[in-house]
Amino acid sequence: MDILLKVWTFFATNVLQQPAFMIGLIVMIGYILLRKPWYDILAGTLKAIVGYLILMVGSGGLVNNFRPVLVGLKDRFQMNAMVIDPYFGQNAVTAGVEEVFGKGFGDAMILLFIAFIVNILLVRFSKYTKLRALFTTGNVQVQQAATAYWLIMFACPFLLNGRVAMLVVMALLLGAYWAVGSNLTIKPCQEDTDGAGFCLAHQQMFGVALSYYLAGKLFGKESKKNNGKEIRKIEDIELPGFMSIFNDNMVCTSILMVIFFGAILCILGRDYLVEGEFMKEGASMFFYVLQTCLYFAVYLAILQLGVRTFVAELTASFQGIADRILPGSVPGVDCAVIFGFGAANAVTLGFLSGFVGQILAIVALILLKSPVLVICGFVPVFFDNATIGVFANEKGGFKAALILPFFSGLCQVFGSAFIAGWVGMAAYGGYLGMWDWAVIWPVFTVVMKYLSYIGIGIVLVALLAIPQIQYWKDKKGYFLMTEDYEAYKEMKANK
Ligand code: ASC
Repeated sequence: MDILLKVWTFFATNVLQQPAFMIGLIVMIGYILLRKPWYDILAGTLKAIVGYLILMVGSGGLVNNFRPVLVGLKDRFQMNAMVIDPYFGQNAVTAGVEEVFGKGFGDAMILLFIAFIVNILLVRFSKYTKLRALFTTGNVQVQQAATAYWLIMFACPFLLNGRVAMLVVMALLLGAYWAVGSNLTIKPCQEDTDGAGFCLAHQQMFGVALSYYLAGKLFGKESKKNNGKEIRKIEDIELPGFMSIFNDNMVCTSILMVIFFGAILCILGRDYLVEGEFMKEGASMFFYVLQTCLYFAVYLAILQLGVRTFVAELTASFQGIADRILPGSVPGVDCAVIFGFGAANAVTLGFLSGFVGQILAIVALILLKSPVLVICGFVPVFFDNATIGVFANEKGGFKAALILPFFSGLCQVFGSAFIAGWVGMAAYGGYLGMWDWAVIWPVFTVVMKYLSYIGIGIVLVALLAIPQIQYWKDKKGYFLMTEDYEAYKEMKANK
């Protein structure tokens, strides 16, 4: 048993939690199952790993460059606020879980293991469960396991006595959330990428599904106001005169970021930046601000290169897994992958309107004298809202891409302030803050807290009912959408 745990822990830390290697492993297994020659397997696996690593250089660069800027606002104004950001959330769990519940987070690896198996089994039996998506982004799974650990212990203190019961409940809830959430993003992803064959396995899956649905119903062809007319997407807008430079994504992102982050950097001020060792003593403030802000466009470009490098390999190889082991399934990947598809400017605009939503929500918290104050974290405000922006633009056009991320920003702040204050995580300085964890998980927590075992049952049944409803609404297209997208499109066109 000990040996098995050691092997698993090694695998979990080095492969499962490192999505680049996890995707590499999946591509390798896929190509082996397709009986490709060894050199094709090697080449494909390498391209998948390198592509994913490039993607992580892009997203890591964005996070490391811009998180300190936002968090800096808290120090600069000496606010006693918690940061909504996955890394701050994870630190809060590590710092507080022992003190609050008298229980360490030692079983995290076992929890991940069982939850991952639950996800695989749910997809293996897709005939009954109607679930088609495999979660592969281990870095966010760890953050989610940590947060779920706290929320579930808070909601179900009666589980604290039994280690096994607790692990089973948590693994079932998490495994079902992963499978159901990523499954919900299959249709948006297939439509947005013209059948690239992946879905999202991240932290705003319900947010994406809801926004996509609302974009269609309120702004898109399905909206009554629009009467089936074509929608105007961001990429369809031809700006006149000098404004036409904004049609170029790199120019648009650069200008907007210099204005936005430039303003924040100026508010932080030279003294703060030098003291915090962001900027060298005696350096030019103007060029420091310019360079820092332009890095936004740089990392976005890197990120898109990474996506282009690995997605084709993943799609081609996954056929092997979908044919032999997990019929009709698709891999779930990082939300940033969608930035390589659709309108590039939707990324920037979604982010900015989400930012405005978050700032307004924070001002409201201050005015309402909320006991919990929140400061924006870069990861939720950028990755959630940019992702929602891309999907909203695809389904509902530019209006949807501006309005839906704005509401998402409000939800992130109000939802996080409520849940983190209630369960006591705010006192430890952070909360995960991503859309699903600011909206969906608080609902789960309330239901479980007030209905105990029945609550756990209700949450599980409600989750598992979602794919059934999706299936009943489109029996013919549901599996065809992942198995043969061209045939699916033809079928829809004939309707
Ligand atoms: C997260 C997280 C990150 C980013 C990254 C986006 O939730 O922890 O580092 O989003 O996965 O590409």
